[in-house]
Amino acid sequence: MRPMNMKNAKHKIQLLVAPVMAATLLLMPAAFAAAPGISGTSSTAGTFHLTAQDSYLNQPDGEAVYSWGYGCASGSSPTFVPAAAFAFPPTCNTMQVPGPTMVVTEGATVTIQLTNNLPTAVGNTSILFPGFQLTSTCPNSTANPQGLLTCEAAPNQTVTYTFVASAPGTHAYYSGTQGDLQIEMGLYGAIIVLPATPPANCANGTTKTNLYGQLDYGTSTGISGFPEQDFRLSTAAYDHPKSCYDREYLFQWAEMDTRIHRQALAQVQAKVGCTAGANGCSLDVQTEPYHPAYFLINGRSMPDVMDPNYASEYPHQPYNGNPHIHPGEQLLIRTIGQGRWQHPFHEHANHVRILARDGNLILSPTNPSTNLAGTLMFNTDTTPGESFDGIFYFSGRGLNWDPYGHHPPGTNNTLSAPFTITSIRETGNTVTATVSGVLPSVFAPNSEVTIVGAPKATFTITAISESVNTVTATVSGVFSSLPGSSVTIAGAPTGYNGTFAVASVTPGTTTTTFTYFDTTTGLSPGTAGTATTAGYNGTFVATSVTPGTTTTTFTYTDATTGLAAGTSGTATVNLGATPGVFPTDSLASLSCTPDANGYNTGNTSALNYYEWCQDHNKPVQVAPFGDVASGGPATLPDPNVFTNGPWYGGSPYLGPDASLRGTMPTCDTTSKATCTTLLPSNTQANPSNERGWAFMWHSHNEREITTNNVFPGGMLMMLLVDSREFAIDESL
Ligand SMILES: [Cu+2]
Repeated sequence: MRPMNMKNAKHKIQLLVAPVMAATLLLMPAAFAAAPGISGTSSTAGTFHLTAQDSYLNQPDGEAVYSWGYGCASGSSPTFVPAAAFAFPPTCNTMQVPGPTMVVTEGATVTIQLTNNLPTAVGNTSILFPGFQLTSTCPNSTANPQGLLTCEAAPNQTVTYTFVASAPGTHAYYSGTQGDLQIEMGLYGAIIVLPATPPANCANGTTKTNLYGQLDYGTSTGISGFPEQDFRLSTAAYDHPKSCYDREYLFQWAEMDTRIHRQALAQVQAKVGCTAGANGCSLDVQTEPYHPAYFLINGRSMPDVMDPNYASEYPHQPYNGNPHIHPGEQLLIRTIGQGRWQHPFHEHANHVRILARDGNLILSPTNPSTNLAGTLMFNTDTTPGESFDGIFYFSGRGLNWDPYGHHPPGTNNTLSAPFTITSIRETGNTVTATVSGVLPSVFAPNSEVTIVGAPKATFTITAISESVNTVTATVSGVFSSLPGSSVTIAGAPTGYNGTFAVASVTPGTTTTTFTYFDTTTGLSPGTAGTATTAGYNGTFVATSVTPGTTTTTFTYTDATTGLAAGTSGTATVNLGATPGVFPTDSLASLSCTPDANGYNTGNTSALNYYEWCQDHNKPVQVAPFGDVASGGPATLPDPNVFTNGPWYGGSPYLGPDASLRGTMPTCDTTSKATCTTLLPSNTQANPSNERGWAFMWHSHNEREITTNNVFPGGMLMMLLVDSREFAIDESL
């Protein structure tokens, strides 16, 4: 994957989950998707100035494959859609594969000028617009001869096509000239027609969608990116109230046989300077037998396809494929089979409801105004020349465990109100804290108390170094922060600084060594800087409690020494927990009230909006994993199988604190927050700052999930389901 993504990946790194492919270890970048395109020139919507040219396409094995593609004519100043801001500025090269996605509105007159800038020996070219009735006629001149299927542009000539975008939907366009060669070489693209009047319910009222994008979870989570940008081209795919959607992604599937491309290149080079139409100024490329080596989604092979839209290293392959959704969202899949072969597109995590084929909405025969009749499909084949639109969602329904939290109901979810700390200090490993107010009478030795906002501890770094993505730092002073807790590095050599999750801690007698994972490589060792750890903060067990008339003083033991006295923070007492059994987990107390379909839809701002309530609070597994108390349906992999770092496992839970709920470090004798005694089978395979679900979306033909026979590659991408606590930024 490309290093440039990794800085952005900090909150967004995603994982393969065990149900996907336990043996497939892939590093996932933070490149999201959308269905970007152009809506016309800046002066006229629906008018497009295209070229057909040759260039080279990048492949992840390093190959640059000679290809032909449509692009935007120089100086045509296209208008890019959607209007949302992209991380990489939108571009429309003079040659790209697929060609520019043309986005128009139902009823609009569409005018496309195509200039043939292919090498002269290629001869004529053209575009077919299947599903639309051309209103333009062919001059049938030397410049624009009538071809077998449509009007063509001779070399260096321009042809104009006009039609009315009569109905909404996703459509293909591709060369109508010598299709076995020209389409293979890359001359294809997509036209998206948006409904003229999207149904009102998609933008208003009770079925209004894209709620996530409009809600500001940043306020509650502290994670930036909210409200999310809206990357939709419309609010509905069709003029039908059942076609609303939250996110849309366009996938164009095609394959390449490089033997054909090499022949074309050799012949084009041999005939440079030939006269158009003259004897011998043509190609004779053998397009059979057909043995494709590259299998492409949107012109890219995996893993390139998951890099950002418009990423600068793919100047001729601007569109990516990397869908992300929140649970419950309606994902509009726009798919076109652009190659010669049919590809079995399989969307893991749920079936796909087919909305339409070739832009034809599939309506209920008995109640067409309110009901659709598309089938629910496990595998959505991409048929050459055919498009389909489908709706996909993932709610976690039927997992048989609760993806949001797994504490049994009624335990560990009764907390006191926070009490203000007026004094906190440490002697050796004993902390003494005083709070304003008399704590509840149940607060006693062995109760859990959670300290937040108290002073942190800053240690001096005496050594810091990096091995690939693992940083090892040694500091003066002793602490025993738990894996997963945060440490902030400042003042160290450039590259080391930032806030990270501790991966391991080795306390010595006067120093502490700890490790964390970062996304940079090649950092030099250093000896400067500070490391700030949680300090007094965390969840502890009270060892003594002394109530006063207006204050309460209590003590607890921690592993850190050298903390300065302070007067800030709050203390919250866990009133319901059995000491030593359950860590505090705020998500464990989320309520789930089923609607008529069993989903939690009453509160649209709840983090577990659209959770399927039948599984609410069902644990994953009884033992020896995690902190669950009774039997569960799933067994998670042993962490020892994840030998390549923390991004290769999966989480059975959604959300940034899923590690607290699913993967526990060993409990020590003094602090028991986020720990388990059930070692060694606790799984710490994911980074602590995100837990999501990742599912393969891929060709079910195993040959096609390779790049030149090397796996993984080819027609493979990942669907990422993110908790609502994570902002989805499709601009990346
Ligand atoms: Cu599959």
